[in-house]
Amino acid sequence: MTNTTIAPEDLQKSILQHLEKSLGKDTQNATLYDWRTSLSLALRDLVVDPWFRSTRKTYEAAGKRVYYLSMEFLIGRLLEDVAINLGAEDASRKALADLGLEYDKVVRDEPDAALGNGGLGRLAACFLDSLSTLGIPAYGYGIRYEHGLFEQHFEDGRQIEVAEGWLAQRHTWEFERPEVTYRIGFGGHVNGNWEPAETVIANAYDTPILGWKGRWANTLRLWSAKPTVLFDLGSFNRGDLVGAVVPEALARAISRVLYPDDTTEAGKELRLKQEYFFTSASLQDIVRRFGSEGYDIDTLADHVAIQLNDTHPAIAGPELIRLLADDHGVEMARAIEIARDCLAYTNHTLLPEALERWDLGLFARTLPRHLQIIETIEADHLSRTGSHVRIIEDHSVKMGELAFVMAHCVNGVSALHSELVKKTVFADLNRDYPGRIINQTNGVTPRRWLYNCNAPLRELINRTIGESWVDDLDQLKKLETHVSDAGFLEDFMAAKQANKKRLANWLGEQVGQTVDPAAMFDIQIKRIHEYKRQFMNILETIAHWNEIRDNPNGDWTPRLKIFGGKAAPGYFVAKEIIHLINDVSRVINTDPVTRDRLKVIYPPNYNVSMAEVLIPAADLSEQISTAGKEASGTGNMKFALNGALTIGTLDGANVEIRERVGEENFFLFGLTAEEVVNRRTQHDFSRTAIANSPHLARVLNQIADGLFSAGDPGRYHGLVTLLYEHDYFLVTCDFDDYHATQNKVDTAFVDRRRWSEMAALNTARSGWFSSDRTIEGYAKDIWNTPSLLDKSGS
Ligand code: F58
Repeated sequence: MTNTTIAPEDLQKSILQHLEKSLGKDTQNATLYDWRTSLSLALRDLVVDPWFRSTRKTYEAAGKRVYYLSMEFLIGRLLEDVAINLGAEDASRKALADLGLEYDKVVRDEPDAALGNGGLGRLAACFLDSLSTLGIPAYGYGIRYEHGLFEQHFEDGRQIEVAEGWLAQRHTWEFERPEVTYRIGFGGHVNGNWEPAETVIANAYDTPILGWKGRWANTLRLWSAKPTVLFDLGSFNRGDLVGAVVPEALARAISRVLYPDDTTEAGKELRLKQEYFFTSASLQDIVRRFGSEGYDIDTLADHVAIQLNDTHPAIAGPELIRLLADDHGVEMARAIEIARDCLAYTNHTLLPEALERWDLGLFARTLPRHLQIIETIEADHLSRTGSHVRIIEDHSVKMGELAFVMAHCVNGVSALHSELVKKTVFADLNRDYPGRIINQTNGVTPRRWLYNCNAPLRELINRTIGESWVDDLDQLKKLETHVSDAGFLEDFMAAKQANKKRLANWLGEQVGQTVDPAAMFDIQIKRIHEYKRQFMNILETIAHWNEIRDNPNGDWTPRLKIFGGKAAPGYFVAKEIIHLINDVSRVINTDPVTRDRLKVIYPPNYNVSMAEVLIPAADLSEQISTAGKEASGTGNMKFALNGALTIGTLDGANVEIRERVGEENFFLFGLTAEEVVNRRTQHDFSRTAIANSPHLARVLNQIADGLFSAGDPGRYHGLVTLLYEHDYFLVTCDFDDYHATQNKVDTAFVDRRRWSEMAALNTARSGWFSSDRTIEGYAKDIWNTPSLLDKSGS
């Protein structure tokens, strides 16, 4: 069985039926929302069949399921995704066109499901797509946040956060499961049994996740928090109207909002409760499903592979042990063994401030039984290994150590990162458990990040090598032989140009800016963070602006610099950087001397859907983090796949991208991870670097003099001082090399033939960065879960 092909007439019939019967509207009164919802429901009907079929096959196979536990799933829109996987894109276009509607407009009406902060959450979404495409039985488990990642607005160039409301409209793709509920306890005492002081209900909502060609569908099960008692009628009748709703509000608070903090310690108690809430509900569900199949609890690990997406679900270790020992009577030592055989843990960061630790007092108050179990886990670990690494230390519970000890496998997300995990954060545990740490380099789904977002390039590739690359991305290699063909290169650049025009139009609509599609589109999109060094990018932009002004008749390559990204609301320095970029953009964009050669645009509220418009249009991808700090990056892969060249450091997966696309097709600069560590030990390294760089010194003086903050000259003294005194991320040390490399990029861009070869080779050689390859790696090295698709692909 391949594509669920549907005739446009049949689809149209179904759309009209849903409009009338599911939405209670007629064609005269239907809004864009009504049409979009009707189309979604019509397509959703077609997903149910493969979904049921996959579930039946999974039960029949009696094999192992993967459970991907993640606090975040940064999905974006689903409508287009479902349409292409069903092979129903053309039918949808036609069905709508005959109703006088434009498919692209309908698709764009869908709000992004932004249940994540950045790379970690987006990776989870790509993994769901690949698990379904590969036909590996799997569930994604997470939280159904009422409010996803905040909306970013700019007011006078400053970031303002506004609550996001994707669930204000009906979420068409999900099925509520009122019968699937679990009780989640908090606090209380342990007197033999754990008696929680407080209980909330976790209620399941299922979204089918369809794979390529509709061959397989898995489930994303998200938990919503509900009160045990819906309404306190007693208080209400006594006239206490507010008191009557307090218990409900407290319970619902648990799934109310995604934590936007991807830097330091997030909000304390609520975050801990969120983590336990979704982990416990998921594990109860897993154990219940396992039990329903009639297996002996001792064989749990033969049927269950649980992947922890970072430490946020690390409470899974003690929780699974609790369920096995306290509820199923498994002996404690055996329960630890079984849990470990089920669990594996992915680390996504080396930044010490992002490693989760819970205050012991808070932990004991919230999860007293789990604290006892963690003490047992720790004692077991210490006695077996003779290790000196403790899980409970300095009055806190260390979730990284807990996840590590309770996992049979720990992985990093790029080759460099995995080596650094072994040498730094988990050096001692790596000695205690040799071989436990492995690497699984990240990947991205080619369905969303090429097929869907880049129609011009998709069509060219299909014409050139056929369509088999969509679920076998290595096939892109076949493009290499065409790179010597001038006609192919022209077509390749024409596709890029079409995407640039689309972006130019989009920018016109969204931010009211006119841009020249012939200019080099230079893009940095990602969370705003000191280590990602948007700061260095904007400083270099100013240096470039100075150069043009110094020599206005020079032969400058026109550039459009685009920034996109949000800062954690409490991350002061990141917000200052946003303000600076916006201030600089205002000054540069209104400078008549440079206006035709340099523009800086920062569209607000970067999200998955915006990335889908930006990435295909990029000429240059900025991957400029301080070496050793970016675990992998996945945006870097999306850009290369779409034929952008990278300017980047030897960090994260940049290293592997450069190896694969060829060093001559990559603009490398900057200190290596090792050099970074050494440089920090040198006395006054940043002052020395600034003193040796006239370009940088000039830029810093301009900022400090208030050139970009007229009326408030002191605005950026803090930022500038930071570079002189605590340049932890070595912006000053890498600046000159970055600047020189940007000049090389300018020169290279002018040689259109050579540039087009380099760009096409980036696409042709990026096949390895498919998340299908990544998931195959996890399935083979960690989960031991075969595909249940027939060889014929059905
Ligand atoms: C990201 N981490 C890494 N964390 O920074 C990136 O290099 C990597 O490619 C990606 O994971 C996928 O492996 C990341 O996005 C978060 O957003 C966390 C959110 C919750 C608090 C801690 C950070």
